[in-house]
Amino acid sequence: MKTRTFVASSAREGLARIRAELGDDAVVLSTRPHPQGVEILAGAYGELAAPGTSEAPDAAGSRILSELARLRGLLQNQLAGFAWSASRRRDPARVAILQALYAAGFGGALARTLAARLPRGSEGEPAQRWLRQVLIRNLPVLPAGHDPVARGGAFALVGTTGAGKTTTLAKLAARGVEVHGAGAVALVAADAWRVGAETQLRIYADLLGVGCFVARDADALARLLPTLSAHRLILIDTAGFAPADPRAQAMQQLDALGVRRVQVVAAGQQGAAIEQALARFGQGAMACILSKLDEAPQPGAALDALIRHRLPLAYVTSGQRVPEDLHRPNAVYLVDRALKGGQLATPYALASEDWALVAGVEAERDAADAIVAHRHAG
Ligand SMILES: Nc1nc2c(ncn2[C@@H]2O[C@H](COP(=O)(O)OP(=O)(O)O)[C@@H](O)[C@H]2O)c(=O)[nH]1
Ligand SMILES: [Mg+2]
Repeated sequence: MKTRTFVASSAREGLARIRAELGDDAVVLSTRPHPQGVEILAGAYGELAAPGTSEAPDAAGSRILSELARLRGLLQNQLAGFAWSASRRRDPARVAILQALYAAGFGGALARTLAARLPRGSEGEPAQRWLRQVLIRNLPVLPAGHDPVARGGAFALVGTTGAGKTTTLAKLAARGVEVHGAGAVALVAADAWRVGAETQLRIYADLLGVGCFVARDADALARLLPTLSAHRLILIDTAGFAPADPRAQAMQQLDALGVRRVQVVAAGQQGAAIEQALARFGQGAMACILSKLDEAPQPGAALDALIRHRLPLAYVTSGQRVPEDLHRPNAVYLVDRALKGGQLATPYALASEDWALVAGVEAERDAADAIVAHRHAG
């Protein structure tokens, strides 16, 4: 590894120059006092990570490598710390926006994008009002009259296991009966995997007085659908899969049959789980139904996903009762619910001393202190 010596008036300035000249992943090898301030020996990490020799590193070599990796992490932490404390001083309103969004379960990607767009000079209460308005405007909601029940057609409810597909389908069917009459609604059980799935659907069909059909696979569904053309609303219950299950890809076969997919997403899930489910089932879906809102103290992650994926919300469900607990989405209500979720006092809430960690730092300690301390310890 080529090393270079930097002389600077302070460690902070030196680190900034190292970063500018050697890149974000530069490693600091040593520091010592200098008549002009501090002298720092540093190298570019990339050269280290791609050694020109295929020899296995000996014990001393690997010790140096791990020490360098530790120093690299320390440097990154310190630089992130500077950025965090500097931006908090420079732009407290922007940081408050980030905090409000993180606390409510929104992800970093959307939080950073929104915080960067906060109009200059707006802070405090007006900044929070701006945030609320932006979220409301950007939450995609399917216009009334475009929802599956009003529009009619063949719709498959897709999503992970237990998301609420079958229950939601029964609620939609009940609405369909109200709008179009029982003779115009058909239910199709395409969930051939779960024991009792078909029975569950048949019970709802009998209660509503609508037809119930079974299609074991895509071919059977292709044969069945033309026979149902007299029905205004065809609701297809599919098997729930874990997003990683290869069978989840069979969802795309529905598109070829002219069936529109509506993804059911349980509102209380972790952001990562929602993201994975949307990637598997949601691509090409016409809309989303947010289920189990009653069990979601922090629906922020779910709203985040809908906003980023521009997946319009057709309905929300807020309980197990069929058909009562199905509602048209109200963006104002949902955004207020989500932001309020950020104020809940739980062991998962971030306390003020945690915020620096979010930025990837330990604290606002001076970089030189930390680096010198590590050198003495090592
Ligand atoms: N609390 C609550 N429970 C729901 C809601 N929707 C469905 N459930 C329950 O969640 C469980 C799984 O629902 P189900 O429709 O079978 O999910 P599926 O596997 O996706 O078909 C059942 O116990 C439902 O009663 C909802 O909006 N709120
Ligand atoms: Mg089901």
